[in-house]
Amino acid sequence: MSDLSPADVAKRAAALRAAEFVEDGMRVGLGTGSTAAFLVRRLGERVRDEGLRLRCVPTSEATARLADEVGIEVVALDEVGWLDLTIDGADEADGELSLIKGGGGALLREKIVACASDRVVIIADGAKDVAALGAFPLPVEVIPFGWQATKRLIEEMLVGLDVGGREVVLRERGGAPFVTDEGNRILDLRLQRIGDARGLALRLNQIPGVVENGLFIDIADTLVLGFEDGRVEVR
Ligand code: ABF
Repeated sequence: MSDLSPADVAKRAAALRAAEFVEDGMRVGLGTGSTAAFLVRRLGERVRDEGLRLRCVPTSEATARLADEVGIEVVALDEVGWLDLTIDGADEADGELSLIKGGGGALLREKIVACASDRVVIIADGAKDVAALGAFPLPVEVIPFGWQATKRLIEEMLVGLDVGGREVVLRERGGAPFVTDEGNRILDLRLQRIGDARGLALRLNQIPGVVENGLFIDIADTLVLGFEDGRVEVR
């Protein structure tokens, strides 16, 4: 009997199905988060049992450590230049495969890695499948220098937009500002509803101090959803 929680059964089901997309010799981007961790472990098994030869680029230090632990060859993106496939998690996905990512704080490397891939497969439990993006706070990575001014510019920009809420919060961990793998900070935008995700993504990246935002538009090719009964749906 499995001792996984129902949510983990769903995440694992999606990850195992997506692991089947990986073929010998591929250069693979490895996502971050608990769903991606199931994928990395499964690929480690395939490397060990099937002799699969992979060169993998992790999207975070945490994923790099896990990949190394399970025997996957980890390389830098610049060593391989481009990737055949990236498999990563998400916080929300809508019907057009637009995503909110970055709840784990790794959105910058995740976006760079995804955009340097021929194919991007998103793995998630069914609860992440939403009619419209925005209930999950939108993460925005900003450089530490002048972050309060950057926050104010974001708040002012939000005033004219079709969103449900406008609160911008500096992410903290253990009472201190959360620091990304790149040494930056995360501002979480509590928008509740995003009327125009594409427009918002463009506007955010025009603000000085913003490094990247967690809206992934026209980046994902395939969504693999797992459910608590072990079912999987591929879109
Ligand atoms: C990464 O991890 C993120 O972009 C997303 O924020 C998060 C999803 O985590 P989990 O799989 O643990 O829900 O994929």
